[in-house]
Amino acid sequence: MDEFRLTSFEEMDAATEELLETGKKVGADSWQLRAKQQTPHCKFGEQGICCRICSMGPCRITPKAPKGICGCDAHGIAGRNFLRFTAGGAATHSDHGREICHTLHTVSPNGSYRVSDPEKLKRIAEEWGVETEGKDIYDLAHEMSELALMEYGKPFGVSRWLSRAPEHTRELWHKAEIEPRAIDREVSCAMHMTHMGCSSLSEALVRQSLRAGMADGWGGSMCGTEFSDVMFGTPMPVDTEANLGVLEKDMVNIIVHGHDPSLSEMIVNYAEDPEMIALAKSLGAKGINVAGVCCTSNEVAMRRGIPMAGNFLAQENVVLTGACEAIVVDVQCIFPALGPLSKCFHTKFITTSPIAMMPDSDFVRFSPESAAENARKIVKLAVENFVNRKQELVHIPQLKQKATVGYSVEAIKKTLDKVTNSQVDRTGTLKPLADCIKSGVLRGAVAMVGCNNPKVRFDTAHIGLMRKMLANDIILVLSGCSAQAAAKAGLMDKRAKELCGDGLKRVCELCDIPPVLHMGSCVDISRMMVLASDLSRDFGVNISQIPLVGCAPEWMSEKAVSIGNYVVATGIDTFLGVTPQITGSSQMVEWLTNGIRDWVEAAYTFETDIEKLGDMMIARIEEKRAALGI
Ligand code: BF8
Ligand code: SF4
Repeated sequence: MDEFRLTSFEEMDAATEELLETGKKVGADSWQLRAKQQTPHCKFGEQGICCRICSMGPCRITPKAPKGICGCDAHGIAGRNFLRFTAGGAATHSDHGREICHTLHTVSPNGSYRVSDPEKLKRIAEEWGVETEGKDIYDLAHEMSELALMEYGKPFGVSRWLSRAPEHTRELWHKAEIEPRAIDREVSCAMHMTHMGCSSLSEALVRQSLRAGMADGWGGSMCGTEFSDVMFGTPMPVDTEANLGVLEKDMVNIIVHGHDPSLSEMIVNYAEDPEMIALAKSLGAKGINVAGVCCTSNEVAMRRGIPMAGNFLAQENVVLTGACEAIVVDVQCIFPALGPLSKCFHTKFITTSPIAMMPDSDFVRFSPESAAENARKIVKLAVENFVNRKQELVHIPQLKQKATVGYSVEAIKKTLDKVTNSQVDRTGTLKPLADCIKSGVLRGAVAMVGCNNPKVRFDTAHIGLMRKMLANDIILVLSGCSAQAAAKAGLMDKRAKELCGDGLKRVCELCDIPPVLHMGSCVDISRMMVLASDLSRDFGVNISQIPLVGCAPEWMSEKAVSIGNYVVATGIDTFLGVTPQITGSSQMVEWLTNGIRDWVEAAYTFETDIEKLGDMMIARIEEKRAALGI
């Protein structure tokens, strides 16, 4: 076996530089260039104190003009902006979840989509009080899909998924009035509250921000994750590879990028179709290689071991290799830059969703009803494009690492079951994990999530913090682009246990796991909420007492803020490496970093110095240990 070592930032940067050289040759633009052109950023925007909510404005807050024309102050303006930001994220995740529920409605035994995990479907049905006895599994799937869709607009009650949380957490939510009602209602309510002449009280705006976030994590995202598992299978550990070196020089390379597994699963199926492979071979390729970018990549890596080409800020690099026949996208986190960039190469930029339409793309409308036909067409377009490749522009940086991914909550429990001595409880328990933390073999856990952001040197905050945690015997669960950062660097190779403290190293050996566990896409942060809830029960303490913190060191999107809000609202202290755009309001800063602790027993910490951020996370974990006397 080759010797294990992490891929260094220098190697990654050098690979990017080489690709940018190719870019220059063909006159391509790059995010590096555009980021330079956009800095310094507008200070009003950065601090969240520019209001464009009505056409009397825009109004900007300065010492000379402390109020907008309507009289709204910096706190109201920054608060409204923060709530709208959250609503954008909650809507986006939840609409993804809704699409999944609609796809679930199309499942049939011989159709494009089937029930892959009937046991999970039955478990959820029982949770929701739906009779499963003697019911055809497809009838049950359709019934559950309708019930789930009702969660988006039901007139009364709160999210069904809240029942998964521990009693104490649910009481806090009830008291703080942040239990999400219908998912769409919380987004709508956020837009209503932020309309001109509605809420300008920072407290009310923060409260609804938490509630809208909850509608995402304990609503729409949970629908997305759970019903994706039902259709495509609940992830279990699987080996794959990560970084640009997963592209194949002699094969047709199809990149799937975006978020919804309904598309990527079908593309993967058709790329395996013998007829398509034969077509590829007849055109001089050795076969068809599918690789992923962003969360779609996480989805198909977790379930099918499809390699991960890169995360958010690597998306242009994939095209710059000159070896990408098609980059097939659905929704979210797709740079509009991919259109013009693909035109500099032979690459086909294929958009598929009316939700994300972009200039300079080939649009192939994808829908669950005609999924097979659409996917076949897309794969064929990509294969036929192989002959147009410009060989002189092909350069694939030879960087890749092995990764073991696929740690759903079910997979984590199964892994622990294998090593636990307790023969009594084999139904899936997190007790061994709780015991490791109690005994100090592990000091605690970090849920690291989120994006890349040009404000932070690409991936360095993710990797720097992960290494620091590992050395301190803190285990990590990851999702989104954070997970891909880890995989690209080599931290999901089981041999990375060598970078851990003695305790964590022993746990990795015993359980045969990498020290950082890939839990999926950003929608799958709902898995982390279930994990935290179950851990709280097995630990015998409240979620907020577990030595566990959340962290998004390089976040950028509205979705990330929505996530942050539901993670904090679930009782998990959350550390951000990029400061949200609220600093123009002392009240907003106070609410988010301190005030909300009275409601949910957790709050945010903002710190852009990553070393300091890591120290603060460790200190917080140790504080929680001390409070428990462990
Ligand atoms: O939902 S981590 S850059 S890809 S927003 Fe986007 Fe951020 Fe990546 Fe997935 Ni999440
Ligand atoms: Fe200005 Fe008030 Fe209109 Fe905002 S809502 S733009 S602060 S007048």
